[in-house]
Amino acid sequence: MSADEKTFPRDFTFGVATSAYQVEGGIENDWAEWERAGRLKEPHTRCGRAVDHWNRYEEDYGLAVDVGASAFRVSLEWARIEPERGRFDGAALEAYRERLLRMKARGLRPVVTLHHFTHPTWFHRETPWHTPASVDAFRAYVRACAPLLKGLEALLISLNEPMVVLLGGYLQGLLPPGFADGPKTMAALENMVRAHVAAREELQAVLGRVELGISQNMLCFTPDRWWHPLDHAAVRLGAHAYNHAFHEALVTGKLRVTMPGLASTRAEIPQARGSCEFIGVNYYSRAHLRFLPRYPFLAFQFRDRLGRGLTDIGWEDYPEGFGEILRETKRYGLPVWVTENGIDDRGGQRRPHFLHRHLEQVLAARAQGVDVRGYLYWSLLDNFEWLEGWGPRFGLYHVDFDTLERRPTPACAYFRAVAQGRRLIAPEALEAQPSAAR
Ligand code: IFM
Repeated sequence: MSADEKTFPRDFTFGVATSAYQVEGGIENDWAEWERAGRLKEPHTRCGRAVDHWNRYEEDYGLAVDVGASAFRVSLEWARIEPERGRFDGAALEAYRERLLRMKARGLRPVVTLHHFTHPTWFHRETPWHTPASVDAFRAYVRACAPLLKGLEALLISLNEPMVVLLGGYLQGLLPPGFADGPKTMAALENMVRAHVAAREELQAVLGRVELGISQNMLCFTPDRWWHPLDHAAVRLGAHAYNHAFHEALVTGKLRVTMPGLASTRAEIPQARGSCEFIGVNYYSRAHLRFLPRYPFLAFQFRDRLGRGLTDIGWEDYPEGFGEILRETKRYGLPVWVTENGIDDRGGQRRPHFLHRHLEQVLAARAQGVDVRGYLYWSLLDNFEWLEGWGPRFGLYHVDFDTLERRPTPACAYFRAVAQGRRLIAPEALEAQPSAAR
């Protein structure tokens, strides 16, 4: 590695990421209903007060500043803002405005997601994503949010991981609204692309120039059997559908998905062409795909073929795939933001090494011409992990879920050293200078 490949430029952003439902607490939405219906892995689990970020936001901004972050990703909770269809809660809008202003005053650039998995309880009953009414519903919600973003110079994300919402909620039936229906999935996908365009129009009308994108969950897919041509075909089609179809639509205006027997679509959406300023990448792992001769035709596995040990949630720790994914984004010719990357490490000892090896990939990709502008670690704090509930721990800070006390994990000192020093160092180098570790 040359010196340049070890150095982050001054304008490279280090930040942290969260989402409203996972941290704020006290939210009534479709996920709260899903929990009461016993649909989580452990059917009695509730998100409830989450980690009380709604009340402890000042403390949490301080924790982010303390690890050298200069950006903080949050999401706005649609259910707080529009608890009944067409009724917008002024106090909730004010509260978000106040929080974002405080964030900025602390030197943290707001990164604001408008939709991070959750919906108001009326949404799936009245305007679900597979109906055109969803686009108008999202437009109205974003119109209400736009004024609170004025003057913040925020990085804006319309939709977080739309393919996860669609595959989990419309194709597999595991997430709200619980459909398992290929044509509905494709109709919902097209409407989500249109919803992004509608959001853009509303934001531009109030803010003028925007820096807007989506956050895409991107997996490094690989064939389960290297010798099987149908596993290779599954990887080609699956990777395009999962990793690229959405961004491709936002860049070219053409939506194309081909998943034979499962879900396919082709649509021209000219207004979507050129509708994002950056590519948002959420990277966690590599997945092995195997063709099956009967429905659902595809099997998906995390494997530990390199013997590194899976992470605690059972995902492969595969930084090389992060580099591959970043290089793949070059096709869009746009700046790239890593809007999430992180590890469920319940003991806290692996995370500094995870960070080191993943940041190494960011530097390598930059050296190869990928315009990566920032890296947001998922997550600042341990939090509520959807179907998995309270088991996983992705946080730079460990949270005691009884007392809600936040305590630094060893990764805090490492993240701070790299973010402040702008140089990639090995975790061992930090351990050798105990004064650097707080
Ligand atoms: O916790 C989630 C987040 O909400 C979306 N991206 C993946 C994270 C870890 O599973």
